[in-house]
Amino acid sequence: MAYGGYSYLDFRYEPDRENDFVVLFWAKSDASIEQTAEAIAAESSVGSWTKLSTMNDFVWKHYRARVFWLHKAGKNAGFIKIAYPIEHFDAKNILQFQASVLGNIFGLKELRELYVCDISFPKKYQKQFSGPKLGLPGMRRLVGTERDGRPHVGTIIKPKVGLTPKEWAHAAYEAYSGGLDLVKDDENLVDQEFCRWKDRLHEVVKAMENAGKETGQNHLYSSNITDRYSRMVERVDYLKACGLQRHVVVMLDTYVMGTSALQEILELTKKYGFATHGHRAGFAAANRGNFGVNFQVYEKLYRLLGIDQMHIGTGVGKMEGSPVTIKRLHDVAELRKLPEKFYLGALHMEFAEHIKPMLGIASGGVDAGKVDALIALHGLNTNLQAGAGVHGHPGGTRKGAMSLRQAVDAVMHGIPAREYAKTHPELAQAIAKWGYSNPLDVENALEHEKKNAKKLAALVLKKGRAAMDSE
Ligand code: CAP
Ligand code: MG
Repeated sequence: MAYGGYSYLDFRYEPDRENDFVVLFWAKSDASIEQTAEAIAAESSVGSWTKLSTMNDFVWKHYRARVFWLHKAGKNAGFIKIAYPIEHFDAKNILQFQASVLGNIFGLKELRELYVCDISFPKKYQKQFSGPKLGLPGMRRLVGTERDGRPHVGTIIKPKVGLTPKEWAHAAYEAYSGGLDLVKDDENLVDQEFCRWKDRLHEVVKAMENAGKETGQNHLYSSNITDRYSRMVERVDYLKACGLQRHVVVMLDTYVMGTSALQEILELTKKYGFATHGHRAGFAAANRGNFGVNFQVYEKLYRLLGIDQMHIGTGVGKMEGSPVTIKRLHDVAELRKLPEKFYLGALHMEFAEHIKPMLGIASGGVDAGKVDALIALHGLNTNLQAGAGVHGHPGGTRKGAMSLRQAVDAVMHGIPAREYAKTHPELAQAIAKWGYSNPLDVENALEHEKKNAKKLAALVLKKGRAAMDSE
């Protein structure tokens, strides 16, 4: 078996965790899975479709990819693990990495499916990154929850776009006064005519100062600066000139802005001492179909680059992702050692010691009645966010905010939300309108995963990617 005259299969090879990148692929093709593995390894490393007069032993030995594991699952389909030596990559250039491993291979015409399940980044590669400057502990310091360790609660002002700065800031004030820590822009609101970025910023700062006098706490505003690079720099400079480090979190649509701009902006926010909020709008365009990249790959890069708090889905709300899948994303945000979980397409990886955890954000279709279930999945280290689940409350924004905060307070008192609702009418109204999600369903799903890990892995190996617990 060979591709372009060379064979990349090396089943005796054992990857070196300090120096090798390991990538887990799922592929389905018109060719045999062995042939497909050869093609992927060649096209993503040193080879091409035919033998090269310029190939030499040194290149072959030091820079080629190695297919060290392959498992057939169905006709012309299967899982493939490929190791890439660190020397293959431009050590300080993520884009070169993306162009190699997440690049041309997706266009090979014999492929019917190609999905990058996970990538394990070696320790040596991680040395170039400084990770989050604040991360989970820093976000807790900003909000003042280091001691009690309660979940943070926030809202996205809705409607997504269209409100004037004053209308927007009024909703923010209601949300803060109702007990929320954070208010944020939606992913598609930046600097439109009807709500200029600076005008909104100053109105919200006033609103949060006024609310702070009532609540006695430090509130936060995640301000969406996503734009072409030069405009983002102008905005970060402006925030610095205003000295808003304790109140404004720099929000970035991480996926659509691209890795390069993200890396540069994070350098700046770290230098100036701003926390950052990562929104992943758009990632699903390359995550849900037959060709794609699992979000955990980007999430790992975002953590290495230094996002402080990051959207990771809910497991129980309106966006895709089963509880088990989202729990893995929570682990990627928070843990240092990530266990291999084959049934989720997840590889073993260790973050370097200096890379702090991020705070995971559970957002998308959230309301107070889902808080118990969300905590069962995400634990207390989470930022729970509800947009429509606050502004769609029958009593309006303030009461919606109160309902969400009450649900979190109930958790901290160890009282189920439905019980707490008996003495908290705002929470009761939210549950009456949207229902109650039973945390037992989440607990059972997580328990099932723990108890049946081997069986689940065997099932995925037999049936392929379609058997993965994903939606
Ligand atoms: C949530 C949200 C967030 C999603 C993104 C929205 O609003 O503002 O952008 O959470 O998804 O626009 O849908 P609601 P994810 O609370 O009104 O649903 O966190 O999965 O990336
Ligand atoms: Mg949104």
